[in-house]
Amino acid sequence: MRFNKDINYKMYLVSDRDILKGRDLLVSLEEAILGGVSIIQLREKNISSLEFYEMAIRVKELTQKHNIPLIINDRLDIALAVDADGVHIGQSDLPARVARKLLGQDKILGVSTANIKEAEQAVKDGADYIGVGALFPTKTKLNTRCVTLEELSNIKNKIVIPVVAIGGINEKNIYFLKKTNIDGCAVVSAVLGKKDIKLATEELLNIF
Ligand code: TZP
Ligand code: MG
Repeated sequence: MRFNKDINYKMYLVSDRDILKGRDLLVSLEEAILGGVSIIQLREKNISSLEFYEMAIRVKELTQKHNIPLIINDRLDIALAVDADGVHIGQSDLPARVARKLLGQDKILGVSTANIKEAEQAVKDGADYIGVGALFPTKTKLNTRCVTLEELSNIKNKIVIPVVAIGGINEKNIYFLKKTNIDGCAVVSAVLGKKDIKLATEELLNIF
């Protein structure tokens, strides 16, 4: 195990090649890391297993070089195949307790949640952290559920594992998340959708 689970979730980047509009994924991710991203989740839809696997190998080389964790979205098989640091699953993916069993205790397991019931269940199932969202309107993911700042605070107060907010977080609204005391913010477009990825990351971190 490379990480003792003392993970820095503060600036959690979720990948999405579509938002890069043709720019190179690895170059873009490295710019974000240089700007201060502390953990990366490889989340790619509409991609073959082979492509996802090969991409995960290359991204892992990058995250290892910078000593930050790599989390794979949804695909436990790919996470295991490339020996990623962990996997992130949603409410319609493999049940978290099953994912934990297959993953073992050393890897990081993240679970998407949108209310206190799901958050508490994720803890019982062995999650290491939860994602909570969507906090703000987003065009990056369709069919998200809405979570208020009050619900986020409530979850953070009741849950013992790290809480990462997601959904529509940008330089204009990240300020509002400060008072919830959460462990980190997960972003896609506010970093990868920007021309200067490194600068965008630095700005978000500065405000948060
Ligand atoms: N899960 C909930 S919202 C979301 C995901 C993957 C998309 C977040 O993207 P953005 O661009 O930061 O709103
Ligand atoms: Mg999923």
